[in-house]
Amino acid sequence: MTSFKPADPVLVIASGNLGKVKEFRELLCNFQIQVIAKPESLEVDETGRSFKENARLKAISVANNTGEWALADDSGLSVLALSGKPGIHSARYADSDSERINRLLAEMSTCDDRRAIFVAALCVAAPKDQILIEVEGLCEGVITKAPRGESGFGYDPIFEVIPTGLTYAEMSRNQKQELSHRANAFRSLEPQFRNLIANNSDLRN
Ligand code: ITT
Repeated sequence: MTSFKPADPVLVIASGNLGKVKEFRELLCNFQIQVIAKPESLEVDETGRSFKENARLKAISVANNTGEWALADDSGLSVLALSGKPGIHSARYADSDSERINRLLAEMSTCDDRRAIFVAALCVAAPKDQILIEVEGLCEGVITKAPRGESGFGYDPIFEVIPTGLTYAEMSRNQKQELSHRANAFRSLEPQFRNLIANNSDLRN
């Protein structure tokens, strides 16, 4: 992992989800930047109508409030048999990861078609409402009948990536970081982010 110096540019991860923050720290480990978590007290209302709109709201709010560049992720599961639900409401579906999983399994108890897509919209913003990068990534899979695996967070134990036969929670960290919706989104973001850093050694401008 790259060790950073105090002079390195700062990127704030605009998320209160520790699972996401951990994955971003790993994905960003080859960049010579200081990756920091957003202040806990800074909550953003997710009033958007799409993953993209919500990622934008979170990135702009955190960039404006901290005075630093911010990277936000809005993500969720779209289940075909549930007409795309829970979608952008994936976090609000229930109060805890295990209750969210139980609710989804209960709603799908009679569904033979288990196909689902995990979506991640990422946005990098700078202070004063500047959107710098917006990308989206997907991962296709199926919702299992019961949770499997211990790793990761959120819906990981019930999302199986078809060709692997494994849920996200059964994968090694490296495997999830290769295949996931967030990894696919990050692959699109990476070259643009590299260019931005090369042209802005102080990310606040
Ligand atoms: P922030 O908005 O603060 O980033 P959040 O958890 O509220 O945190 P979202 O609004 O994007 O994030 O909701 C996404 C939901 O989908 C939430 O319940 C996550 O735990 C879940 N989720 C997102 N990515 C996931 C992943 O890689 N594996 C499992 N669950 C994931």
